[in-house]
Amino acid sequence: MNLFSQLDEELQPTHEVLAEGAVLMRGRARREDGLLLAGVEAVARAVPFRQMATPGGYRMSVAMTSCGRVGWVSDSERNGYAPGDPEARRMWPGMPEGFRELARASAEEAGFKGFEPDTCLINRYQAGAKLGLHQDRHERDFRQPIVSVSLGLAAVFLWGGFERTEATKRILLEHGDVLVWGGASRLRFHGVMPLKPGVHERTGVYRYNLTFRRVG
Ligand code: MD3
Ligand code: FE
Repeated sequence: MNLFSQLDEELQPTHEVLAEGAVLMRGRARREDGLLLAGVEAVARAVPFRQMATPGGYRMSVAMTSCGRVGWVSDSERNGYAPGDPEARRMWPGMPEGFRELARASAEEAGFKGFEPDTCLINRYQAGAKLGLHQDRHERDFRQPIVSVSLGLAAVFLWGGFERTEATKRILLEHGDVLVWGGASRLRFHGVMPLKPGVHERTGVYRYNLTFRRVG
């Protein structure tokens, strides 16, 4: 092993197995952050971020938009995947350059070969925004993983078990971190603690989270 390959090894992002099917890749998306944030901006120009209502009658503190074949829609009547945003009266834009490939490659590195996402949900957090414990179970095939990419301000992520009442673990998710959730971990309960106020050099007062999914 020469000096360069040794350095190369040390620069590899750490791939940490949190549980069966759950792999944390710290910093995995950091070198692509410019491309990803440009993509987020382009998507938001087409369909702006908005805080959707929930079927329970609340307004989410997290603002959302989506890209791809379908995206997430929630209002007081229903929630689920739809081909466009009814409020913006627009179809979701296609996935920006680099999105699909990052998701595919990250999934493969975590052991999920052949992942082809058909949507990317984009969550935007500002100070105080949070996401309550939930499962992601609106997708058809739970054998397909979800790939999550965090950008900007750090947040405390909560990951639980398979029932809402089970104890949760806390993980700090920072700029560029990629998490892959599949296999036995696909239906774990998870959430995000209220974002602490701050300013990030790349995203300002925001945290963004991209989740790549195969819905249909
Ligand atoms: C664990 N987003 O959009 S990403 C969501 O940071 C969502 O915005 C959070 O939960 C965020 O639905 C967390 C990490 C994540 C995503 C999907 C999962 C963790 C998961 C699915 C199953 C288990
Ligand atoms: Fe989720």
